[in-house]
Amino acid sequence: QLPQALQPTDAGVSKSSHRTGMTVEDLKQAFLDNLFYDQGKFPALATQHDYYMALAYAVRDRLLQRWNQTAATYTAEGSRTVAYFSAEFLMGPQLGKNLTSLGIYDRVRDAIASLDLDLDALLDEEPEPGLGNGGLGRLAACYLDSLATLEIPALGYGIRYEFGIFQQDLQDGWQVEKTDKWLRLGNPWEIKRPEWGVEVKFGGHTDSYLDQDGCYRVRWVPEQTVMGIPYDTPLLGYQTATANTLRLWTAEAPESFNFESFNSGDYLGAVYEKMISENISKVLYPNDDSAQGKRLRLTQQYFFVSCSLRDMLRILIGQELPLEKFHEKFAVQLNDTHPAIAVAELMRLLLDEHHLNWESAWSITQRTFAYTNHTLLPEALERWPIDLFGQLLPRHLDVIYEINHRFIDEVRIKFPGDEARLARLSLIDESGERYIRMAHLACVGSHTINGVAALHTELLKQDVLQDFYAMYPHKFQNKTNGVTPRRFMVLSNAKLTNLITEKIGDQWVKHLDQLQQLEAFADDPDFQNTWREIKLSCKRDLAVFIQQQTGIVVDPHSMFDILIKRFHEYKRQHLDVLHIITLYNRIKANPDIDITPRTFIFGGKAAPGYWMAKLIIKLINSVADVVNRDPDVRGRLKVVFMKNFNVKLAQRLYPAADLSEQISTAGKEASGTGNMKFALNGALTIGTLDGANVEIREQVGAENFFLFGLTTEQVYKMRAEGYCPQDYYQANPELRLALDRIASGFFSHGDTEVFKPLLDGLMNHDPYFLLADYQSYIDCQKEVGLAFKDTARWTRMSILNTARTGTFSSDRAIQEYCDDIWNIQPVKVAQPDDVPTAV
Ligand code: 9GP
Repeated sequence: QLPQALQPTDAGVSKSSHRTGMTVEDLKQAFLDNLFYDQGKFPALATQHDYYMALAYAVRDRLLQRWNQTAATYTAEGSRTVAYFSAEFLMGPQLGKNLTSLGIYDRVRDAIASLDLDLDALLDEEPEPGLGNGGLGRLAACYLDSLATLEIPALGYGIRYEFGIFQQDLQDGWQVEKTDKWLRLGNPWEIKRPEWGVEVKFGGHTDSYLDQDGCYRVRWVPEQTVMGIPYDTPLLGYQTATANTLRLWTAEAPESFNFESFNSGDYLGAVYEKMISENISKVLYPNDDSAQGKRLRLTQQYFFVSCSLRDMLRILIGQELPLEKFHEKFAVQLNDTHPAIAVAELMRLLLDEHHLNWESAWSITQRTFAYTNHTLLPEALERWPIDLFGQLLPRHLDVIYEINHRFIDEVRIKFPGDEARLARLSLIDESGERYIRMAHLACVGSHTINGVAALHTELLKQDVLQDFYAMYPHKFQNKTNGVTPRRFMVLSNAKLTNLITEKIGDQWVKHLDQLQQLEAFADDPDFQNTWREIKLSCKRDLAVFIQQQTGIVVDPHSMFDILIKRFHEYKRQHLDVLHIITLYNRIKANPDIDITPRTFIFGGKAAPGYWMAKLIIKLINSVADVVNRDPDVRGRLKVVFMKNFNVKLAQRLYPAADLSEQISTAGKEASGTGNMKFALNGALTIGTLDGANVEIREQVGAENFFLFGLTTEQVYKMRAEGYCPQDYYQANPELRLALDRIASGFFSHGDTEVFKPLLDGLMNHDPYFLLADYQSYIDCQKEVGLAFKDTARWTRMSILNTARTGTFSSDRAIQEYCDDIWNIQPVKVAQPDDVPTAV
């Protein structure tokens, strides 16, 4: 029972009416009212988007009721809270998700249908909030879903980018980027909170002074001030009353108009500051697994981190808790190094603004933060040139020097005389131009460091962070990633969800391990039949969509062989292309050859500045053009590139997949999470021993997984001993033919230049070992083709994949973070119906 002061969150608010009611009638009435009063439209004038907005607002009212209840409960209980700091949150559309969480999907469908409208069409109106690049941002979104579902008090903190990840279009097979104006028609899910705006400073210099107590202190004299304004989105757990908050910051100028400039005739100058300030949260950097030393990027990182820490201090102080309890109140997770500057900022706030001494401030800081590393690629490890850093954050530079000074002393004690180790561990890279190493700052400032899959964590310990592991072995943990079954099964694959629920009840949605019970039906012919029919029906739905989008007709009975992820050479989309060309060459050499019909589906974006990745997209489209048109192929092979891959599109693809391509070079992919979504939806994986593939294979059983390729150890060894891709080219006629066909201009209207850089790279360097893995991949694909023809065997494998992937739920991952890193317990929020209405 809440204390009296916090009871009346609903005081005076109508509860049983259509404002928050959950019957079909209530929902219909709420929808019509919102259309009229919020959208200012009546049906004859309303657009589909108006209908979407009206429905979204009707649903939001129900969310707000739970959100207020949650906030009141957390406030009353002074709950320990997880703050998930992430520069990216790839949330996906909210309407469908919220209907599922509230348990009113079918009722809303009926309410909407009774007005002769189609719920699917309204769901389709919601623009994708593309505030992330790929795996890292989507993981953050899955984790927020699990936090709310597990009833853990949590806040997601990030940036409200005005433009999210670019929209990908294709022109003549090349990627072209278009601005993502996702906020253009408004965002019904967010609430602006200007009253909680905070000031963030940049630039200037530092000086020192003696305070009244005679203490030596440092003062930062900044040059620029920006306002951070929070926008809150409620995130409701699956069929719980817990609605946590995603708090995203927008940058605004403190004064949006300078009258002095205006009066003196400088009209542009009058709005200059506004323009400069707003730039900070203007656009998401469209890079994934690569770091760019750009000033604006560092500005963004510091901006959201500073806003968030100040916000947390406001909450702490509001609850009358002393600063010394900061780490008891909050557990902060740093999602990669993007928010790592938080370590220096919290120190600065505690030292300079709250006058704690160094030891207390450092103890609080280290007990507050934990750091997740998401990459093994050296080019993705962020570092900032000292000059740039010092210009933007001069006081933080001082703080970092002092942290480093003390840390290096610690290293000296543990490893006396090991100067090389000191240089490797230092927060400052002094091997050439001087840089700040953000991963080092995160490692030193955090109590726990984790990798995102078992292999990844091992490689961090042995390789990328080996010196930190030697220094602080107790800090290292593994937390294998997970995905939310609510979005990637319940919402996107209703047919399979219903079948599973019929068989094993509905508890699996929150306890995904229960999928194991499906094993009992893996050989049951009736169940197998239904399983197959459902997969076929999902493939039919996708085939219709593919035709609408691309004009390409695909056969739902063919194997849907899907590779969807960001484009990167290490992810080796071009290895898949070599397989397609090999099959094509075989057909050309022997038109009657028996080949398992396949539809190859690709999707994914390339970073706009990553030229090689864009060339691989062009190659796929060029090969598609030739293969899809060639009458000799007679529909046995189809190649489809689905443009603008995003969460929305992903939800159509996973349910329809037969084969999931997870073919990165071993030792390169930290985890992967698409691999989990596919397996959960009953797709079989062809993959290397990389990232979480290793654990997926362990779970589903080696006999239900198509393994190929070099191991990480073999890759390291070959690299050390000298690898010569030419040897593979010379020795393998099929490989040679495939590469020669590309080189000859066969897929490029006779142009022999266009793919030359790609081919030269493969023949001379091949840093990702495509040629070395080619034959093993081709052989494995042959097995896949044969297995697919044996429908009973394939279906059994498919069922077992779903049945055995329960451990890859984000609920399991979050529970591990709660137990092993955050030390946090759930807090029960009463369902609205259980709360007495205040009169
Ligand atoms: O590349 C990793 C991917 O393997 C992993 O699944 C994902 C979530 O942990 O993070 C990706 N990393 C990045 O996007 C940036 O380092």
